[in-house]
Amino acid sequence: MFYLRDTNSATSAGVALAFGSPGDHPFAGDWNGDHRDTIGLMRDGTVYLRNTNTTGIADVTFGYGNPDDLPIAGDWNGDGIDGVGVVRGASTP
Ligand SMILES: [Ca+2]
Ligand SMILES: [Ca+2]
Repeated sequence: MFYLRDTNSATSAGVALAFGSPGDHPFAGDWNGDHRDTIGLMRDGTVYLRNTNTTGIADVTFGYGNPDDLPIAGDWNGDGIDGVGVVRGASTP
């Protein structure tokens, strides 16, 4: 489950949505350039991205990285669309 808040406070109402499975590596970004960050996850070298913060299947799926990589997102080239990256060799708690 993802739990999202619109403000960084304990009193804000949140949104809960189902996406992914236990053990997936979650992350977020603006995958389509509409200025809204949405959820994504990486599982065993496959990236799954949603373009809305709603329950459902991935809008975009592609292979990237290795099973032990941790995903990150950012607008690496300044075109307004977040791309995916990975951190390899990072320790996880
Ligand atoms: Ca977006
Ligand atoms: Ca970009």
